Amino acid sequence: MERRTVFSSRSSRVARGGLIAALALSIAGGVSPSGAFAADDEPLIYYPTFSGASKTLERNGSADILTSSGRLHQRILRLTAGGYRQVGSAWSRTKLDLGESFESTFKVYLHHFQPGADGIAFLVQDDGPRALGGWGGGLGYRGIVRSVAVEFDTFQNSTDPSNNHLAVVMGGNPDHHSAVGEPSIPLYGKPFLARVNYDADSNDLRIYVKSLRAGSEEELALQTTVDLADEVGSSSAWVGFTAATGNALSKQDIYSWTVDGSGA
Ligand SMILES: [Ca+2]
Repeated sequence: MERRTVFSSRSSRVARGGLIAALALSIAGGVSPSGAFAADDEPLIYYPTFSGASKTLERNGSADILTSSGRLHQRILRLTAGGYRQVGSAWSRTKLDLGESFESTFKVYLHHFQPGADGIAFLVQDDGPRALGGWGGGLGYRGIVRSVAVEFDTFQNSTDPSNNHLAVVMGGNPDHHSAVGEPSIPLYGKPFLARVNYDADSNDLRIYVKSLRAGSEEELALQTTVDLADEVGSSSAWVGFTAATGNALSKQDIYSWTVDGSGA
């Protein structure tokens, strides 16, 4: 695959330059470059906007790539368009190695109606590129059995703590939360940035959120321990998003998406 070629040619270049780099680093005071993803690595998945994404992103149900009409005039991924009982999903054709650490960031805007529903989920799953789950409180992932979901839920169902929560959910069952977090920022009505960080050695999973308002600080909204490969039942996973509406609805948009990690 093209990206892997890029990776390995970079690696060998790094290896050739290793001695000089090591010398330079020791002079610089021993700063270790051995993070899971060094700064010069290409992201595995990279959509600064969704321009051109129709070739590389599998879309199901109501998910569509279109030009936003707001102030930020750009190509976006719209998971639900504001109709009743809509379900959408989008998966990168580049699969992710769950045996390695990764980090994903994405910009989200859930908006347009009051009250808004139902929210979106970031998933790693091994059901395939056509995976699409149930509507409403199912958030588009209910029934995607071989999955771990991080949901951003804007509508309080009977098993939910509030209409503004995050949860980690195993096995496509949104009625059971493995871990829950309630951020201080609103998930609905204002755009926000999310960052999902997974450490494959410690199985530490952290989800951060940050308002896009000037001066806002990122907050740790949820932290838990989960062996993603074990829960999904595979070391390689499809990665992407689901969303749904029910009898309450919203437009649910992703403006940008990056995954730093290893391909599978
Ligand atoms: Ca809900």
